[in-house]
Amino acid sequence: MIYSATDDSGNKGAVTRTVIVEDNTNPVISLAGDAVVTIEAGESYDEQGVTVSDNYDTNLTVTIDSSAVRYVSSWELRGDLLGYG
Ligand SMILES: [Ca+2]
Repeated sequence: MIYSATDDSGNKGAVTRTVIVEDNTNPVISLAGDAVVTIEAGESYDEQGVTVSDNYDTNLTVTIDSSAVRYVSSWELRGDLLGYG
C-alpha cells in the first residue's frame, strides 16, 4: 500500500507499507463415524469419509493412505490376549 500526502505547494511525500499474507493454520480434519471400525472377513468396507475445513482455503485435497489398514486374524487376537502377540 502506498500512502501519499500533498501540501498546498504541490510537494508530495509518500511511504509504502508491505503487507505479507501468510496461512500458518492447519486444516481441521475429522472422521465421519468411529475411529475404529470392525468388519467381518469377506464383508465389504463402507468408507464413511471425513469432514475438512480450513481458515482460508476452500478447495482442500483429501488423500487416503490405506497402508495403515491392518488385517487382524482371530489367532493374532488370541495371541494378544495371552500375551504372545
Ligand atoms: Ca490454512
